[in-house]
Amino acid sequence: GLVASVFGVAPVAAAPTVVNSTIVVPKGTTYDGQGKTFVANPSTLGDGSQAENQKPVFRLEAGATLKNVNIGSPAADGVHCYGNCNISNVVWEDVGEDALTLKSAGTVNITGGAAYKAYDKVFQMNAAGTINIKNFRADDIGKLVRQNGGTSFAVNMTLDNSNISNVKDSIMRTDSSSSQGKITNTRYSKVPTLFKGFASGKTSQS
Ligand code: ADA
Ligand code: CA
Ligand code: CA
Ligand code: CA
Repeated sequence: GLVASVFGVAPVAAAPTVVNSTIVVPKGTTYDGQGKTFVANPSTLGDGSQAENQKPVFRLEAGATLKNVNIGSPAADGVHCYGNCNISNVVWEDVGEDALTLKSAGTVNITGGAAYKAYDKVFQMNAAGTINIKNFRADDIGKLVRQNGGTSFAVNMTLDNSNISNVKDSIMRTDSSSSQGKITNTRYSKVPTLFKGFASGKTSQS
């Protein structure tokens, strides 16, 4: 900044914002983080380990948008979407228990952004609907999209124009014979399996 420049000191990044209680983005509104970094208070939201039932840093009500946000460490349970949500230019620097969960039926649109260091899952689909991911980067993850284990509702998953590397399990995984996966125009490195658990004819890649 100006003051740092005048005094000849290297500029330092702003300290992250510590989130003590979940930030709620009301129905139909937009939260623009303007590139700031947010971290969970581990004693109120969760430490970002693989323990279940941690709280999210952001909770989006139906039709809400989250944009220009960096989520640092610890990330607790990331972002929860209750119905349709739009996620634009959101970076998870070190995914916590998981990065984002669809909690009630809807469409999740992820555009731009990235997720790094997910011990297991990045996007967790606990309700029926669609997840569209485009222009995304993921590295050092277990799975990119996981429909909640043992569920039979339909989830439509798409991934376009993205770059995915160092995956332990798969890009998309379901236990539902009605779910679908589609991957287009995407670069991979060290990805053992693209799709796991889908019925035949329910996946495509080009
Ligand atoms: C696991 C767990 C589910 C749910 C999910 C999540 O899959 O078995 O009950 O908690 O994680 O949403 O993180
Ligand atoms: Ca979990
Ligand atoms: Ca992590
Ligand atoms: Ca979770």
